[in-house]
Formats: sequence, C-alpha cells, structure tokens
Amino acid sequence: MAKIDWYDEFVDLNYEPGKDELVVLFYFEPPQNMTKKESAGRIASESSTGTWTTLATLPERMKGLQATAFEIEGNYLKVAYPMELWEPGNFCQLKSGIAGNIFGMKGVDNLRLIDVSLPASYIKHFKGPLLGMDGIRKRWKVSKRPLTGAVPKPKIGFSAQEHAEIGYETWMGGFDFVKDDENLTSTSFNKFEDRVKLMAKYRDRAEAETGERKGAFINITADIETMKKRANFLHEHGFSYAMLDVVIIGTAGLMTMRDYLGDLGMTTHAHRAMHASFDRNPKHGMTMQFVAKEMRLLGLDQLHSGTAVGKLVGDKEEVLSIASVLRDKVTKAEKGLLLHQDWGEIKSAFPVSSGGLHPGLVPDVLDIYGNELVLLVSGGIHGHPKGTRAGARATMQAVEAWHDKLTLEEKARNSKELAVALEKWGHHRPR
Ligand code: RUB
Ligand code: CA
Repeated sequence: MAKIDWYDEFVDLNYEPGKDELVVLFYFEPPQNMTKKESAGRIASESSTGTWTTLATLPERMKGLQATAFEIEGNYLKVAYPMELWEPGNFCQLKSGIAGNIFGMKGVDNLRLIDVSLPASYIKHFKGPLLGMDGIRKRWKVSKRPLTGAVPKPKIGFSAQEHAEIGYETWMGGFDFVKDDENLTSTSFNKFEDRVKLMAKYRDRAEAETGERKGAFINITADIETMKKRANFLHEHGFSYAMLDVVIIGTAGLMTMRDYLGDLGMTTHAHRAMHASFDRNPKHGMTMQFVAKEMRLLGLDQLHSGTAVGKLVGDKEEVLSIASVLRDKVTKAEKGLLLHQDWGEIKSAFPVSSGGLHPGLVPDVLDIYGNELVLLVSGGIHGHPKGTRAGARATMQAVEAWHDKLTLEEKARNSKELAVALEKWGHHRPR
C-alpha cells in the first residue's frame, strides 16, 4: 500500500543542529492515539515544507529546507530550521512558519511556542533598538534610578486640557514621563493634536520649573499612514517617544514604524495590550518571552513586561525571563523557559513594570527587576489622598528608600507623602 504521509521524515532524534540553524522550543501535547514522535513530525513539517500527504514529485533541494524535530523531553520539543527557509529581515515570514498553521493542527491538542534561538546570520538583518538602555538614560539624563512614568486615570475620558493638567502634576511630582493608555488615541473629547499641543505646553512649563527633562509616551496607534502623520506631529512638538500598541498593530506595522520613527530619531514605548489572549494559557499559544524577543529584534525601545505583584497575571519567573530577553547581551538558556541567545550588536531594551502598582509595592518590584527599568505607577499616584503630585512624590520616595536600603516605614518617618500612601495602601497586592 502506498504511504499516505511522510511526517516521520521530519523527525530525527539523533540530529544535531548546525550553528546557522534556527531552533524553536515548543511545549506540545499530542492528541489521544498519536505518539509524541508523530505529533512532533507534524509540527516540524507544517512549519517548514511539508503537507499532509506524500507527493508525486519532490525536487532534491527540498530535503535541505525541511525542519527537523530533534529533541523530545517530556512535553518539550525542539525543532531545527535551516536558514535558507527564512527571508532575510522579514520577521512576518518567520512567524507565518513557526507561529502559523501549526497552532490549529489536529495533530496537537495543545501547542505553545516558548522561544526561538536566532543565529547571528539571522539577526544581522535587523536594526534592534535605536538607543538601548544606556542611550535612553543619556537622552533623559537619568543615570541612577529607574525611569518613572504614569498614565492619567481614569484611562480614557479626560479632555485634552484635563489630561495635560494631570500630566503636569505628574511631572511636578518628580516623574519623568506621562503615558497615554492603550485605548486613548484620538476621540471627540480628546483629539490627538489637541492633546499633543497641550502636553507640549505643560511639559515646557514643568521643565522650566524643575530644571529636569520631561517626556511623554503618547499613543499613535492607528493605521500606518495615520501613525506616520502622528509621529511627525509628535516630532514637531518636541516629543522623542511614540507609544504603540504593539501586539495590536502587528509585526508589519512595527517593522514599518520602527524605521519611520528611527529616521526621526524617535524611540518607542511598546504597550502589550492583548498579549494575554495568546500567552495566558500555559499550554497553548506563545510566550511573552517570544514576544519580547521579537520586539527587541525589530527595535522597540521599551516593552511592558509585568510586575509579578500587581493587578495583572505574570509571575516572577516570567518577568525575569522577559527582562533577560530585553536587557542581556547574552540571554542564557533556562529549561522550559528560554533558549540561549547571543544578541551580538543588537542594543538592549528597557522592561516596563506596570499594572496595579503603588508606593508600597515599589521595593518588591525593584527587588525583582533591579534598577534597569521603566516603572509606571498610575492609579497608585492619582489615588493618593493628597492628589497626583503627592502620589508621584511618594513613589519617588519609595524608590529612594530602596536605593538607600531603608524600609518604607523607616523612610516614611521623614517623607510625609509616602506616609500618607502607606496609610491608604500599605503593601496591598491588588487583583
Ligand atoms: C496601568 C495600566 C497599564 C497596564 C498594562 O495602570 O493600566 O495599561 O499596566 O499592563 P495602573 P502590562 O498603574 O493604574 O494599574 O504592563 O502588564 O502590559
Ligand atoms: Ca492600561
């Protein structure tokens, strides 16, 4: 009888990938009545050259383009892909392969893309972040502490004038940045252009009054042509960051906007809204580590990466692995979590910790991340009983306490804003 399929030709458990092969780590669960090897063959086949059945003709070259499932350990699988399979500089195409049809195959019950290790010959076609963490610190003249920022809250509904006034209070309380929230773009009650103009006016005032540099992550998320216009508008008003909802605008949008913003000398703040639709289920979808790898490679400068202690999901282990993907020169392999990655010439990107934070949680976050971080505290400053400015001050005092190795309670003896914050929130972990 003729053989129906050739999935077995995509599995070789004795295979050792060469240094120019791209390796993907998956978590997978085969369906009932299918062996792990049969399922692994389907993953390697469908993500590279294969189809469901044997073919009448198969040019010899095809052999050299096939992926190989080469390691199965429990429910973890590694697949190696020849470099020629991938178009230089086109991350969309890579995702069409390693993150495409395979998630929907009947040959897997669950499948999770954990990480990909990218050889130097692949990453050389990408620019990476414009400035890196050091460059951003230099631009903003903040050398010793985390960069700090806040979103006006409620997250949408303020007029442009109200929004800018809250921004001013945030800056005056000592924060570096005011950030738009993910769903604030340009609405009838808060037009993008009005907001930018007013934010520029209040930024200049705050800079003059404090002698510090003040910035904003203003959301330009829209169709590509609109994003370009909004980037220009920001640039004309002296803003050197743009914020993007990176998961929502997608890989193509990011590749285009990274180049466009980079030509203007502008850096990017990457909000990850919607990531949990595919990274929350630990058995299926893709990890935030993988998303972080994409973001750094494509050249986003800072990416939301979780708090471990705040209002949103994401534990310490996950937070640290995302931080390593974003910050380290070499990301070290960790079983079931990360593959080895040498970043070569690609600059670092800042992790951003945000979501349900307040002064009482600042030391916990800094214990996890250390100092190389963008710290966003929003509800946790605007909810301060004495208002936004006092809330920002209390947060800066909490940061100082961490640096000076004082407990918050010790610091609060001489820091009245922090004392009031602790009275309200203590070390509460929201959910
Ligand atoms: C923060 C907020 C951000 C989330 C995003 O507001 O709403 O959009 O942090 O989540 P607040 P993540 O400080 O009031 O909670 O950073 O996990 O992507
Ligand atoms: Ca938000």
